[in-house]
Amino acid sequence: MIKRLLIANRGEIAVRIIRACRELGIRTVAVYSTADKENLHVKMADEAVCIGAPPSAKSYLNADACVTVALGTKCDAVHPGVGFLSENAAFAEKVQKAGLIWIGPEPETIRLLGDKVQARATAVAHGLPVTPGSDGAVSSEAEAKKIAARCGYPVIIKAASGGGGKGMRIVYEEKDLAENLKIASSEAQANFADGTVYIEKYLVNPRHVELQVLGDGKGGVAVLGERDCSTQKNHQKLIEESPSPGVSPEMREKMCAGAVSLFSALKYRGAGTIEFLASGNEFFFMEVNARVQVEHPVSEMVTSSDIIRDQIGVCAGLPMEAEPGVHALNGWAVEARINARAPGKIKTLHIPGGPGIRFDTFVYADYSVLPFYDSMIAKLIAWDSTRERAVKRLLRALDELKIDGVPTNIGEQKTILSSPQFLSGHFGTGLYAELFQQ
Ligand code: MV4
Repeated sequence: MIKRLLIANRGEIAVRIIRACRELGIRTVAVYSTADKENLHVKMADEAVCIGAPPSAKSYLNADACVTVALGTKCDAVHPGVGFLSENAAFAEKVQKAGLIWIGPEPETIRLLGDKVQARATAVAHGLPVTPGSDGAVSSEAEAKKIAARCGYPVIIKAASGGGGKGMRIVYEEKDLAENLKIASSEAQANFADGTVYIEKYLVNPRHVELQVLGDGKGGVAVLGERDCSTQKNHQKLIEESPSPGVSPEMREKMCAGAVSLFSALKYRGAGTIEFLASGNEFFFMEVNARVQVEHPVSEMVTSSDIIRDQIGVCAGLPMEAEPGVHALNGWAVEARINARAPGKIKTLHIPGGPGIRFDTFVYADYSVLPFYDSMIAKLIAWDSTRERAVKRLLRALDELKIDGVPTNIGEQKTILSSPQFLSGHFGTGLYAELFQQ
């Protein structure tokens, strides 16, 4: 078993990992940037070591510094959290080569899934539907024209090494294809050091649906339901819920069967997510995230599981807590991400409570929100027996939540959650733009 674990992250996810470690009897080592001395994860961890200057590139993205600190503090494991180095195969390899346990899937699995062209081909091999498009990289203008004509416009050009909406180009007519192909490829080269692009038919206003998966590393796979993450602003998720109001039992069964087949064949270890776009009764594989995700609490609440504790346990060689197979979902959970709109000092913080409420954060009264990192300062999650009740409960809790000193998106979250579109359950990735005309 792991005795001491280094957390190569900050914020609410680092706090969440510390909580799981406490329950597992694992001591924790936090790393932090010079700006983050007052971060809650630094105060909560058993030990904390400063690893560099505030910009992520000089601290939380410094793979060598994290490994050096892990060895220097006698850790036997490294948890990468979300973002930062969490899907960096080279970092996973460094951790393992240093003799440390990596809390995640094998580096080769991260590498395979990180290449969207390879991931798509792997998904197809396991019977998952993909959007019509190129079967691999598209290199010439002539080839692009042929594929786009076959799919029908609009089409979307994506970077093979991209993800999260970066470097995508939507093309509505053939006359714009050549130019966008060039731009997409050079942007991909500049951002991901890989100019490889591919083409898919563009779906208008789809739902973003993803499945929470846990693998035992030997082919045993548990699917802890889906999450709907359609409510987002410029590719930043705002609201996540489980189950998804747009997924029928038939669609869920097909999605889950494909996910079990894919993750089982990969002998996937730990927590992962498989993302789909859904439209009507159809769904299409998008990508796999080889890490735990920010929105994992909604899945924990409808499956009565502890995803982080299970993820760490499985990677430490313990038997998986979650039963292999597709889990039934109990009730409904909705999460609202609370973002700061500007840096500043939090003066007052009133935390909501009561039945079915969970509040995950790393901030407190007197904490100064920094300009260097993600703007998310908290996640408010509500659970209840039905969607209608869970949304009402979340709105009630948002009314209780008081944050003074920094501007936040609490008002905007209330507007979305009480909109007829959101309440109806019939909405797609275009909801935010529809509500705020931007
Ligand atoms: C798409 C799409 C429509 N059609 N692919 C954006 C992030 C990346 N993971 C995939 N994305 C999209 N891919 C096809 N073929 C629309 C999006 C998309 C989107 C997806 C999920 C959540 C929000 C989104 C917002 C805009 C576009």
